[in-house]
Amino acid sequence: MRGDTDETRTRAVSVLESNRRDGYTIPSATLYPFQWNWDSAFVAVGLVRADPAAAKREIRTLLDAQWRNGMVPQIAFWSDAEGYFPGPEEWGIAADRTGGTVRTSGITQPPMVVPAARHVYERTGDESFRDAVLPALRDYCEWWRTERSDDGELVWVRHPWATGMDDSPAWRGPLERFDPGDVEYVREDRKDEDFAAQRPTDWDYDRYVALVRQGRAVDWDEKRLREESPFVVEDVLTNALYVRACESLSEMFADAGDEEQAEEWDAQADATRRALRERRWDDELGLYVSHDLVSDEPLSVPSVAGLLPMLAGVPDDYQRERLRETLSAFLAYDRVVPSYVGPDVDYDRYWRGPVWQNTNWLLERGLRRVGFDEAAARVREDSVSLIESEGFREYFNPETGAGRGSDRFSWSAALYLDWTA
Ligand code: 9WN
Repeated sequence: MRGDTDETRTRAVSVLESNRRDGYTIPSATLYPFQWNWDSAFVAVGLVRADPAAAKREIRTLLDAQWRNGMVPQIAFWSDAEGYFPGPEEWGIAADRTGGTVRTSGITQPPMVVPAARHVYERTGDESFRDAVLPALRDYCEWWRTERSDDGELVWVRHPWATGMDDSPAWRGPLERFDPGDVEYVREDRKDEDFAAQRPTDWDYDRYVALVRQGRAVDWDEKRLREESPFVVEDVLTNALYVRACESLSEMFADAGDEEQAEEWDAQADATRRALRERRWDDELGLYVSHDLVSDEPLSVPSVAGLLPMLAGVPDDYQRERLRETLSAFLAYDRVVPSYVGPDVDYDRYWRGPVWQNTNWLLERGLRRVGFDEAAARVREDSVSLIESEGFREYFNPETGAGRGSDRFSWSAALYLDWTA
């Protein structure tokens, strides 16, 4: 068995090497030819097991794309590669908004880079890396709470792409509420015919593109977008990772001897954690749910995102026991964990049902944090065996285990290195 694992690890390293560009790793050579925010974070988590110098560089390159206001963008267009829509022209971000080093998109992604940086620091013990990244990580966490929070506790996003779970059924309500009009554009993500059944629908894409054009039309004025955008959502996954980000920041500051900053970020983690526990729990579904700030309504769907506050130490005793029951619906599949288990589940389509390695990795750690070790072991076992049987696919059908989406996908390779280390 170990022989097979070693052989798969060697292949994982070679996938990451072939997807590596100058200081960063693209998610997939066939679909995503630039640097993506949370992809790089997951890549660094696994890469540190094989090539610590490359893992540190991955994070530093991502932070080089940071905006002047602290936002770390969803995409950094370091090259002029073709084959992805929307590219930098479509986003139309003025150079004085970015850090001036690279063109970027106009949104962020869940703040996984902070826990990833801490993970890399923990494994390498490299204090110069810690000290070099701390100011940028702090500015990013500060940006979230000042620019992206109404109450200083929960943070919001204004595009489904910013959640990382683009076509999650949770976004259906807010997206249904607006008419995108006649948006013209050409999709680049369905070159392979099978992909039509595996990628988000045109209905979703029309709205994704309309939201980008709305941002560009007001020159990405945050205040106006907060007031006018039809999509302003407190995403439960982003908030769980924000707690982890603040905890990680606090730990790194404590380690660097800065007690004041350590306390400040610990208090922030506490405030967001408590808000999730008290305001984002859905007792009927038995998990946490996102919230639509435009209509002030909960987005009550059984998404794997709703389990991830476990990772942030959110559940009280009552919620923990309810979550144990909820978990049984997510674990009742041949291959776990599906990204969604509600009505209209689609086991082949993107975030509407398939199993993803990154949410599995987060969930496994969440399950361990609340003491559900058996469930955690199951998630890990299935993650590893899906890759060993299907390769480093982007996502997997939970009923059949079949690999879906692109192949040689970076975070699947990287997280395999971490799962099997
Ligand atoms: C838009 C790169 C990214 C991931 C997201 C995933 C997908 C992009 C797209 O690919 O989204 O960001 O064009 O479909 O949903 O989580 O970061 O791998």
